[in-house]
Amino acid sequence: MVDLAYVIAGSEATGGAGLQADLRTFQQLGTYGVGTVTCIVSFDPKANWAHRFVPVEQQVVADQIEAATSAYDLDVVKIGMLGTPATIDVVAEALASQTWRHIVVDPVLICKGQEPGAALDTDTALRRQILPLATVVTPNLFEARTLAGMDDISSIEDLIEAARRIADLGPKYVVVKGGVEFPGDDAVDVLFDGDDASVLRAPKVGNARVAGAGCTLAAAITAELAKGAEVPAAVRRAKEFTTAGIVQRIGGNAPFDAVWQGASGAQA
Ligand code: PXL
Repeated sequence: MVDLAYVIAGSEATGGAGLQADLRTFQQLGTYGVGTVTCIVSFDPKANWAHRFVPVEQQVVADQIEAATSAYDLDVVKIGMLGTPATIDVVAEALASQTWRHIVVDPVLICKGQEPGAALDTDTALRRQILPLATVVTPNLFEARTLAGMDDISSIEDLIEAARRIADLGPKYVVVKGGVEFPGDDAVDVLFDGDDASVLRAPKVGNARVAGAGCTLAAAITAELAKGAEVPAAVRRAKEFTTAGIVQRIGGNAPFDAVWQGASGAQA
């Protein structure tokens, strides 16, 4: 039977990021995707594509998780945007109520439509309630600076130090993503396993951020883990998958392109 991959994340209405990107990734990597919606993000084309953010009611999040986890014996889950401390409460409680082989956390702290204070609340709640449950966490530079309490991350040593500090919060593996903001010609990620760090590199594909890259990476890690890969192999495969999707990005009328998950061909 096909392996199942589960995601608890937000909907992003253009389809570039969030649950839509996650489910496309799961499908492309040969897994059956099951999704729970935590919030709805609708960019506003009349206001410079600012984020409009609406949380899904707590009980409705709990009901979706109940339906998904009752219908299938899910044991590998990706956690994407949760959005509010109240949603984090519900998801943390649901995660703690069964055992998981892997919990992959993309620690999305804030989207632009939320008040800045929300990032702080979300940071505290994620740090306390979700990160200790994670087997893999995939912060970008902003999230790594916030979670590690570091003002500046601009060298490989900084990436490793950030990963080390975030590992102290509980997750077994930390993938800190340098992305386009990190200095140099390569998109550099550091994978830290609690003892050792390895550096993953791919040449940067332009210097603009591409919507859905972080979501796709974490979803691809999740799909590979669902199929039985070990974490380091899953992370390497996910980076290749995401890089291929960035190369063949989709452009539309929004000011940002989106990752194309179909770029690297069907994968069983
Ligand atoms: O890429 C971060 C992200 C995750 N999830 C949702 C989003 C975004 C960014 O817009 O909207 C739902």
